[in-house]
Amino acid sequence: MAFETILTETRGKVGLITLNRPQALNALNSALLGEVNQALDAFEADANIGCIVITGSEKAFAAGADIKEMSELNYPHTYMADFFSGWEKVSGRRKPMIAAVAGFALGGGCEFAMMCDFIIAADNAKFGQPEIKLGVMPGMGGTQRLTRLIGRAKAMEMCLTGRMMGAEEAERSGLVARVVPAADLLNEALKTADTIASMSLPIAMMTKETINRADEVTLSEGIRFERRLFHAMFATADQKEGMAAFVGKRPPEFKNG
Ligand code: CO8
Repeated sequence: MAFETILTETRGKVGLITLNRPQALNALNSALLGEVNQALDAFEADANIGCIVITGSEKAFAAGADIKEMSELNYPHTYMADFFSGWEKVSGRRKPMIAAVAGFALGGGCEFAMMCDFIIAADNAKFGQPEIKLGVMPGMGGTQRLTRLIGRAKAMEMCLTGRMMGAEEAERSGLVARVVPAADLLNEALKTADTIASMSLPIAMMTKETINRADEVTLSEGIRFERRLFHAMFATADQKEGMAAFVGKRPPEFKNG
């Protein structure tokens, strides 16, 4: 599929989306949002794809929502069009999704990365929610997801001052899963995605869904949800295969069923 704002490719069982608006540091405009959702639709529909990686350039994952596009908007339009609600479709994806972040991940860029299941960061990554400097606040989930990931004190400080956080602090604070040298970022992310894609896809999807419940429900409800899906896994051939392979001292061959 030919896109104008992103590049897509398939690497084995991994779907790769590269944000590609270098002239605007991958600022997220409506066209890019539409294309990201189209690409994700295709990867989700492709039974061969077990994990998705989203990345940008070495200079910027994304420097935020497109300020030039937003500066023209008014309240009735943003409300009536439910401006940027398409990002909920991005965050609601069911297959595992990794953000591979180098350079700036600011505003909507940081929020996009946080919509993924986890972030692998290059050592030059810089995260921030600088919207307050533009007279607005995060609007793609940043106030909620950042607070859950790094806690209230740091989230308040980041959103109220607009300061950037480097990769090391981001890892220490729980915003990113791992920091790697910038030159290794894509390889490391693809390797991690490959590992995930080698598992049973339905089991990986149920695991993702269950971890995501932790943000929505009480501990006892979350544990009940986990146990019910755990029980359901015994109805899959992949559970039989995984355990038989362990007992037989051989690698499993999951069939996604
Ligand atoms: N939008 C549009 N264009 C951008 C953006 C952006 N967010 N960021 C950078 N650009 C453009 C610049 O305008 C510049 O274009 P040009 O060459 O035509 O002038 C080009 O990218 C290169 O940028 P710089 O020259 O500024 O590069 P520097 O290396 O000097 O600086 C920075 C890099 C620090 C990243 C700087 O570009 C910057 O501060 N960018 C803006 C960061 C920002 O404020 N992001 C938050 C945006 S608001 C947001 O994301 C809200 C999301 C919620 C929406 C919810 C809707 C419901």
